[in-house]
Amino acid sequence: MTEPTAKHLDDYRVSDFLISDIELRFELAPAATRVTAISQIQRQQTGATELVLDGEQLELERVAVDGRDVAYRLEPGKLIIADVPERFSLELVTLIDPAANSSLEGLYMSDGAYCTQCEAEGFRRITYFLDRPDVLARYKVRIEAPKAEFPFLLSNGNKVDAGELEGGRHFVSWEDPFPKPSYLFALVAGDFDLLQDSFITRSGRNVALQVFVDKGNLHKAHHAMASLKKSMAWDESRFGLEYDLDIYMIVAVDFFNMGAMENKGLNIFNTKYVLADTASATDEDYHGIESVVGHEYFHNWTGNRVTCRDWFQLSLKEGLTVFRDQEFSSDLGSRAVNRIHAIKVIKNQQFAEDAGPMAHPIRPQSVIEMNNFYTVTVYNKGAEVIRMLHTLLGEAGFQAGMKLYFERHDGQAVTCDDFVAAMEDASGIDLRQFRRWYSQAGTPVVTVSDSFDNGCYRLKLSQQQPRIKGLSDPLPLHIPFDVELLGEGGQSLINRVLDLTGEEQVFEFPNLAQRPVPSLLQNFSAPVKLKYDFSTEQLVTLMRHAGSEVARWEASVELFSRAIWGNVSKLAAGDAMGVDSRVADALRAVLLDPQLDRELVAEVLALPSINSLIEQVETVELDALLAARRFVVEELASELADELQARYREQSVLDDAPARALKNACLALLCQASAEAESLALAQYHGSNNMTDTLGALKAVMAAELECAEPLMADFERKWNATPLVMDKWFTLHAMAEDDAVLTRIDALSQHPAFSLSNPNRVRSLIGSFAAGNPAQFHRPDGRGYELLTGYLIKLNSANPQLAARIVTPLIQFAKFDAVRQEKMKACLGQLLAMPDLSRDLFEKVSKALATD
Ligand code: B3K
Ligand code: ZN
Repeated sequence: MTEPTAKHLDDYRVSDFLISDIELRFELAPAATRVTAISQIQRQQTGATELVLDGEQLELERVAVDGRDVAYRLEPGKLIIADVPERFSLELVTLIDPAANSSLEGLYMSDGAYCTQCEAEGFRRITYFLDRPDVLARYKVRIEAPKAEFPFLLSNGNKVDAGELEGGRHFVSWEDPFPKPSYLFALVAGDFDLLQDSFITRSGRNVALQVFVDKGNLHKAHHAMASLKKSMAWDESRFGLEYDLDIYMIVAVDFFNMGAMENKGLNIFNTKYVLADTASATDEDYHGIESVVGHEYFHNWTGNRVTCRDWFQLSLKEGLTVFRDQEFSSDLGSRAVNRIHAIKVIKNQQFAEDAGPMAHPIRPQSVIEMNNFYTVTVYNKGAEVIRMLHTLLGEAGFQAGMKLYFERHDGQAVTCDDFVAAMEDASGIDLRQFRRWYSQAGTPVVTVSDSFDNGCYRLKLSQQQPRIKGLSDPLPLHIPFDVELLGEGGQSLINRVLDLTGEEQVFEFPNLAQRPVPSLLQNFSAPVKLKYDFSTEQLVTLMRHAGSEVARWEASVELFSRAIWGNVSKLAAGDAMGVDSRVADALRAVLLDPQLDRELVAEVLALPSINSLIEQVETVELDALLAARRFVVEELASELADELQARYREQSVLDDAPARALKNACLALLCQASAEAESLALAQYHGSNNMTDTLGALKAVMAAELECAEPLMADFERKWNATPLVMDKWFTLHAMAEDDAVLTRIDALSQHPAFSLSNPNRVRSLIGSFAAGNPAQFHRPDGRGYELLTGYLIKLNSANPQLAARIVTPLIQFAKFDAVRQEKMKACLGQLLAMPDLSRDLFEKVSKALATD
């Protein structure tokens, strides 16, 4: 194998040629779809004579320039035509095999329907093209297929023609008036149930809304449709952005590598983010659908109307669109709870990425396989960077920046710098230093110390930046640091955002009667690690009195984390474990506070996860950590059993999502405290009329390994074996069980009739969730957890490289573990690296991991 090479941001050159228009004709057939592409091409760089097009897995039938066959050259991944004129029409005919396409990139088949996925570089599997986001063309698409099997033939834009053909075939033609990059092209052909509705935009245009789902699922499409209408209204009211075509289509397919795709006017979705009814979907699923439908819709402006110049700029559209979908969820629901979810993604997953071999800035500087960079760093840290801009500029300044951004760049392919420049110019705020967030990788640490004398409280803040291999030396960042100071009785004295720009700065707060309690980095105002030596008293005060609910949750996480780490130290010293009574008291106060958002109380009751605890330290003694966390959970649960029972019963008679969240959090703890809670769980499972409660009961008994777990799991399987998305929950519950039999169970389940290695949702639910969500068994000291994952990666490597490279993540993040585990993880990675047909996707991650030594 020739080793894959990296592309670099600094090597960007404008394209030698541009394509203004393309006409595509698809004659669909499973094993041999003929694609005719006629492109209008003109030279952009004087002197360029050779046209180099991207293409993969294509069988080329014809190459004609201005109607005449011409000579050409094929190189791996390229079609090269020498001596082309200044302006010409290029006709290409290629044959492709969608039925054999298991990578789910380009044109492929999902349960008998044709569909496409072109981002990032999938269009080159459909025809030879300038497959880069800065080549924007107008698309006309004609699709032909047998009518009975494929009554719906869909593509981007507006339907302009349709008709019957010989032999039971028919055709439909589409025209998209908006020039777009090839990654936004989409085609779907199949037979679906169709939910229709419409939306009147604020300027009075009527937009047809269509959601296509597998036959028999129409009743599960209503929430997605409602979410779409809410998204359209919200983007108008909060951002002043209106939809621009006459039709908006969403198609749900079973086989999909990620959540969804924002193709212009024709979104393609994973069924997981469309289908829902209360019997089969949890409140969390409902929320996920709303936020992904919103996310893809918001891309219409941030991504489609203004797109990326090159793939290194991915965060331009993704960070911004995640920020927008987070704001959408927060405006519609609980702002505090949404913020907590976003913070957890950063602290549990993004910090781990930063600490591992794939650490990269939100604008990466070098990439081997672009699909590997759809990461929590680009997306979620990217959104935090946008959020910091919002904090620095305020809502009005931020919106002025957005307005200027669209005025300047509508219809263009631009860079992250262009975005920041618009924010800077519209607000007059100097963002020169702030721009470093785009080029520096790794998690900054902000260390805080304080002093109090003569009524003056001083906060000393210093920032430390990690050095990352391959990147230049880091410089101090502009960090908005949100602080609240509380008085003795918990009253708020000062609320302010400090600008930390230097390596070290002291901020003074004079004229205070007594030493305040500081609430630091409120609302997680920057994606950094905070180091401050909180006392238990301070944390207890913050948990009870901090002005923001997010700060109260943060204080609880800090308090519980300290209780757990304290016991890790006790174990190491051979001392008996214990929990300070103030910790239980503080938790009791939150549990019984009737004013608090119940979903937030549920978040507090969840206690910090193992993965989040691992991110708090440099190296981890996993066995001690698992034991200490288990001990603290059981202690707190039995200490608070009466109060948990009382709140459980009180919430049980209510019927809303916050009640279910709190009730299930109480139940999970109660089951940890004593087997007596089994009867509660059983009653809940059998009396439940919704998936949230059913799954809540099942999760609680599985986690506590109660006797009823097995029969309930069997019952669940009987009821739901025909509903794949629900079976995914069942696979995940099995994969997350911490008992020693989990490995053999996973192998047995991989043969289950509802399981299939070719469906990414199934693979993620069984294999992905084991590796990422079951640290106790994945990191078993004998290394068999790593071997299990490796076995599946070997099977997935060539079939679906994108998916394989996604679920390998926990295996490359070995740096914090002990030498024995590290050796075993590296041995597995070595086995992967030695594969003769290793994909670029896995090669990039595995080779980077093994190069860290
Ligand atoms: N833009 C797509 C993700 C494409 C992933 C390609 N590997 C979905 C989204 O972020 O909205
Ligand atoms: Zn996106």
